[in-house]
Amino acid sequence: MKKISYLLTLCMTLLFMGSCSKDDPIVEIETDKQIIAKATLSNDEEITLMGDKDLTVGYQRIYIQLTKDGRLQTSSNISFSPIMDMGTMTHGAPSSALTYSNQTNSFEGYVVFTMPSGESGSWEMKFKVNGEEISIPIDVKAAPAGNVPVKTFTASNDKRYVMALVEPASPKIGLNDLEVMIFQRETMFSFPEQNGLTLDFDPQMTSMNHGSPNNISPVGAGNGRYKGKVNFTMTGDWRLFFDIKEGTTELGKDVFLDVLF
Ligand SMILES: [Cu+2]
Repeated sequence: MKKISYLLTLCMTLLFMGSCSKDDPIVEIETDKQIIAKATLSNDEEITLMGDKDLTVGYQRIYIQLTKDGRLQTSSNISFSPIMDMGTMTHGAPSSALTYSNQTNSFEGYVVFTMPSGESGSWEMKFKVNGEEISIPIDVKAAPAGNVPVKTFTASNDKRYVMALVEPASPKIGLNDLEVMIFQRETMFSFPEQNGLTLDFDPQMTSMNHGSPNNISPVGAGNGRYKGKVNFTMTGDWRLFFDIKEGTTELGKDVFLDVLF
């Protein structure tokens, strides 16, 4: 709020002096987003990468603000790709295009990090802003112990797929929204979203050897997303099993993601 009133004062002063129009967007950083990294482009434009929390293995939403002279740039042409340098090889990760959101005053998108930063390699976000490329090193933490939010599997057709848990992001006892995304790993840098698959879903609490009733297998919702319901009847270690089919072809059997809460 302080920042906004400061900018308003500044803008009104400048307006009085005739160099500021009321249409100039002001900077309003969302307080509930966490700043991950900042960098400066050659034209002095600032790029700020934000997340809901620290970047972690699995599905992560990202938010990018571009500012110049303290003003939001909302119509820039911006894209990005996540790249992991593992020494002997580099690879990407499933990710989306960026679209501007008036809700968060930022360009929004997602990444599915498939492995953490560490001895095996380091991650960077390669941005392209109005034609200029800039790489920002980032730290990707491991998923919390007991959680497996992303899985790569080889199908019977020898194609490689990536499955990621989107929801529940904050699991609770009872019926939770369940959302997963599925990608084909076409190359190490190309992960198209997969639509038209059929998922059969069954959650099991492995340590106590029981499942739960009233689950709903996720059905396609477009853009590689599948939505259903998962019933966690108690806290603990849940293993979410999926049988994945494309028509009559079984792509994966008992592919699982783990949730511990
Ligand atoms: Cu890697």
